[in-house]
Amino acid sequence: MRLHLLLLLALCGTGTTAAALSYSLRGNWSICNGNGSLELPGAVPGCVHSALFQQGLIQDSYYRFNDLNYRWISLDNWTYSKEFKIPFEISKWQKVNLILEGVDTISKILFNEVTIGETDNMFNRYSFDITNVVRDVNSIELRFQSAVLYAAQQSKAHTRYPVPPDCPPLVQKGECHVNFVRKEQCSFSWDWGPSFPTQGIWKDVRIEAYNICHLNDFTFSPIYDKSAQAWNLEIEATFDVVSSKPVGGQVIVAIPKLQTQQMYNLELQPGKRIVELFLNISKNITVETWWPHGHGNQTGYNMTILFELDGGLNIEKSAKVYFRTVELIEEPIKGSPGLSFYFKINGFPVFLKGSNWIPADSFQDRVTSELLRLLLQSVVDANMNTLRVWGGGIYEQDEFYELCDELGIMVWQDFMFACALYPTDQGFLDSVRAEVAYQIKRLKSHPSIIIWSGNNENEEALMMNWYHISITDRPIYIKDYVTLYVKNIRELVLAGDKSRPFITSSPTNGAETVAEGWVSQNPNSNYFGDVHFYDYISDCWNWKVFPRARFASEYGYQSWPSFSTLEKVSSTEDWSFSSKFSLHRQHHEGGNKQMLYQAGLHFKLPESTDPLRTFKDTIYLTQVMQAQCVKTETEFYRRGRSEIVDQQGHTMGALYWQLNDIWQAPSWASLEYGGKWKMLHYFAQNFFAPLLPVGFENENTFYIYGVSDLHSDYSMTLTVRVHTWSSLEPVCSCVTEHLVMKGGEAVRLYEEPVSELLRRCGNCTRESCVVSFYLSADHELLSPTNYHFLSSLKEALGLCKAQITAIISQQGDIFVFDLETSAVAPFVWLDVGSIPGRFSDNGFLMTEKTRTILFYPWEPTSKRAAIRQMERHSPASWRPYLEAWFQAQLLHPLLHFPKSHPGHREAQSSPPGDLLLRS
Ligand code: BMA
Repeated sequence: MRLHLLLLLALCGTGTTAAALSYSLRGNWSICNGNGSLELPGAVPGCVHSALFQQGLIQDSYYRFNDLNYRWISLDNWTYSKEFKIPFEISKWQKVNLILEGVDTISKILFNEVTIGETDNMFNRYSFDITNVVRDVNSIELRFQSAVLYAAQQSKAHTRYPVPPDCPPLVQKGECHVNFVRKEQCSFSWDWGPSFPTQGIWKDVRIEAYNICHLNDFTFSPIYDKSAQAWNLEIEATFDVVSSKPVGGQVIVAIPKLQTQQMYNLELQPGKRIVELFLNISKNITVETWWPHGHGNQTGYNMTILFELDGGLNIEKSAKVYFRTVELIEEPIKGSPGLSFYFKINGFPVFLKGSNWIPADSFQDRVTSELLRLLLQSVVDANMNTLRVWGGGIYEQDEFYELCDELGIMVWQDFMFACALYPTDQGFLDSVRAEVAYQIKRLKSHPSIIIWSGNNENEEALMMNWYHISITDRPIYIKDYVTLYVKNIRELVLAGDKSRPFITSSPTNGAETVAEGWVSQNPNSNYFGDVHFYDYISDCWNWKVFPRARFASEYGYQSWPSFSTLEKVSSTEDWSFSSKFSLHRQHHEGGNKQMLYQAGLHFKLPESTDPLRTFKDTIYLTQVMQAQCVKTETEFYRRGRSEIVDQQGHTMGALYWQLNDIWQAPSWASLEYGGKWKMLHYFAQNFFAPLLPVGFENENTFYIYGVSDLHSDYSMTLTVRVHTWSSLEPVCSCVTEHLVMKGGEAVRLYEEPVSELLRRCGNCTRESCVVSFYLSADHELLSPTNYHFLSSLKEALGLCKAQITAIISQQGDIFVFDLETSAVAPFVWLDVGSIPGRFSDNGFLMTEKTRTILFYPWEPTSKRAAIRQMERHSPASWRPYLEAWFQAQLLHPLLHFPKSHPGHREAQSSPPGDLLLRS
């Protein structure tokens, strides 16, 4: 047996004492259900669902309709138990604690058959004193109550007034009253996720034994002193002093790379003691600051802290310290009522580009380090700098924030309350207070976190009256709202963390919300704070439908995940857009119809005689639609950073909904369950590029704005090209004089009446031509090539069925796809199915005859496997054209236009010139 024994203190030299011993209770436990009919081994950390699956008692919970089939699991009351021998002499220790880093959720804990405590909050860390009950051989039992049943009881017991919503919409097939339990709110279902209200011990459990005194917590925040122009570090250490006499000694804090070492004397009185240390970093030393991705390095410094206490007791800690400042700027803007809402990092205004993060799985034990790294690497690979950790999920594991620090991802951290009103009875508040205090301590040293936010959409829910509360009752709910988010959460944030701003909700009006008594008449105002915006009815190619907001923290459109992802959890009869399965996985009312409606505005919908082909093509088209919609909306926000139009503007953030998926289902995500990039994620890589030309039309004039997130001005040129759909030769092309692209601005670079552009470019019509453009400077800086459609693609004239050849070769781990097309091809999609990895670009408009695309596998992959997958998953039926296993031919993905469509011409027999004549 491997001993999970950790000596927290090295026994170095004579006279040194062991400060503490820790014994982990990770690993194998026994699990049994309420009536004892099921007994099985289960891993800790883990949950009942995972244990049942590992024992072969259930199938994959995500397979087909298993979310409904396995509902019984979360309605039962399970018990986790374990017997164990402590591998050291426990009686020698003055104090012994049982530490539970995460319990999901409602449990009563028995240690050697004595009840030692209860848990009711999965976000809290629990510590129970077991000094008087612990023995050499022990038993531990966690008797869980179903969180679903508990929530129902709590809601029933709340008799004074209802706390809505009672239940999620039927389409979500979820459980009720989640707002009454401090548990991942989306685990009772969401509009993109299943209902799996897990039970279990989801984080580490251990026994800690110590004498004299013990360091319970250790946290710190770097603070910049503006007047002294120097950095300081505030360090806080919490001790439990069990010695009956004061414990004296000294502490040495060292940051060698900053040539900083400071020593302090201390004396700890018996009991719980907090030690606060203040470390000055000399002004003469250059401190490199931490920057978000795309703005600079993520420099961090190793710090050690050594407590040398009486009796040879040494306690040592080490940590990485990052220095950065963050300010939320809310100030008047010339020409616009209201206030700005943007972030300055290290004094520099930064446009926040990114998305919203949800839990990566219903079962947290499946969220591995590799998965987190892959998802977060995909964030920076798509030129994002921010993630909002949304309030309906979880406070993520330490590794998530460590990776964000390392990769330069700014985190907008919600507290875990979403889309609901919440009770405020004392028991609930006490639990929330413990949760909030703990999470602040755990997370505050991460530079990545730039803001705390009280909840998701609850100010809006209240003020826009989502739950139809009578106007006379509203004051009760406003009072509860202020009690929870202002008098408790905000107060704890202000006391625990001075290094970043706090807002009460998202969306909110920031300072205006405060001025209106913490709830604003219209929390989604364009003049203040952030907005959430969803509109599935209006045409998303028309930018005029989008709000000219200060900051868009949520917006988006749904799409279906790729067939290779769905295939793993479905069977043949599920593979159509109208199957029971397709309806079942759609948790957003009318979602499937909305997608087709939006796609139908600009594309012919697939209608092959082969139903599987139609299903695959429909999936593809929903991804095209989503990518194009979010592109248009994001580009609108980015080009609005420097201007005020109709008294609105200065948009400084665009975080689309949502980054990742919790399971394999239609959703707003750009990354599928498991991490595969949807077309939207490839688009994001381009529309979030630091340097981007954005094209759009206003009143029949075509404009190109240049958007720069760079810190300096650059001289560059803009190239604008026009192609007919029927030819790979541009009909016209122009390069501007050198322009100055101002750093951190969005400026108009180009404008031309559309009629003029069409006339100038050899008798173009809106339907026959497409515009593309890019910025370049001395061959060094280059923007992605962007494009503008002058008409819907369903009206495009001259668009051919392109034949695209892909010659695949391998260079080390990377695959090289040398593409050659016979005609202009929009939304060219390369798909290697479930082979983990990503392309350098995808879903692109191909206006040049050849193009090289790289595929970066995330795991070792053979070329043969890649090609086999390409054969299966290409949206077009190019299989017949496969010449050899190293050479594939692709057809243009839009070939599924019905033959009768006027925009569709068969290209095989006639050269493009011919086509042009005929159209
Ligand atoms: C917002 C989010 C989520 C939701 C999304 C899409 O309301 O905060 O609650 O999933 O929109 O509907």
